[in-house]
Amino acid sequence: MTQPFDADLLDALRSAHHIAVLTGAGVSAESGVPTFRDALTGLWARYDPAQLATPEAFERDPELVARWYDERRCSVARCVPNAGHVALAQVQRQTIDRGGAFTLITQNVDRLHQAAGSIDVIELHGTLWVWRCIDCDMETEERGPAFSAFPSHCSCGGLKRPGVVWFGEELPRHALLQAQRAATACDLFLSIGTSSVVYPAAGLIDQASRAGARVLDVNPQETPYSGRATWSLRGASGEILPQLLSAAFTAE
Ligand code: BV8
Ligand code: ZN
Repeated sequence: MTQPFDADLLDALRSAHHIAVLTGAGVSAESGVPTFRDALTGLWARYDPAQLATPEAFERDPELVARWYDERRCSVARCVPNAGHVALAQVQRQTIDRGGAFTLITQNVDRLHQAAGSIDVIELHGTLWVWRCIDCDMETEERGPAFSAFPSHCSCGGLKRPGVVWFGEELPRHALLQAQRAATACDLFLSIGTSSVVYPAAGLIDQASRAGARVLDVNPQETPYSGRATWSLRGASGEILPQLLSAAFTAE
């Protein structure tokens, strides 16, 4: 069942000069990637993710934290992009083809946007696929099977940590700057599948709307920003985004 979308929203998708998108864990939920707060099903039910996703946790128990991240890496390896990821890659192509600008900013660490064909993705919180030595900073792309040792060691002997941004850690400066520039420059901001409670990423939504952009919020639940969005669509991004795309771009 396709839902009737607001004509102004469809027009904005077709004609915006610059579309900026912020995605959260919700956009990967239909690919089978647990959202951040659900990332604790099963084995991890007894841990608080915000307690595991910190430098202090790794310092205190590098084996536990390395295991948690490697388990997530190996389970994401079995996931594929869903129709929501694919729709966002298509909107990016349509927008660029008509001479518009398009910036995809993600909080997700699974790289499913890239697997769906999105390009120039801004990763605010790093990625599970890159691990970094805490001694010599050497980064390695890890696409193989589960590590044999936890934590795994660099050739220099140092411990390898996941290449994600932990709570209390600064976001990659260049990525954050690019994201803030896009939030200020865009005339249409799509906030997709994020609980909008983690900063500074969540601050981009307000930054865009204060700079005059119209905001679309897509989420099965209300978020702290839903009330201020120009349009708020309650539902799963894997269903809503393809419907929105065909309503906006399928010739009448
Ligand atoms: C920092 C990587 C400072 C690791 C993550 C104000 C300003 C600055 C900082 C703060 C601030 N206030 C508080 C802070 C501290 C903190 C913070 O924000 N805390 C929160 C909890 C209050 N921020 C930080 O620590 C950041 N660092 O600011 O450093 C600094 C400055 C200078 C020098 C030194 C330090 C770092 C934050 C990054 C943390 N890392 N991820 C990992 O993945 O393990 S964040 C992690 O949580 C995820 O990556 C994700 O980004 C975030 C959760 O957000 P969501 O993506 O929204 O996921 P969530 O599960 O919450 O929600 C899912 C949503 O999807 C829900 O709304 C659900 O309804 C919806 N959904 C479900 N199904 C679907 C769906 N939507 C659509 N379709 C569906 N099918
Ligand atoms: Zn090293």
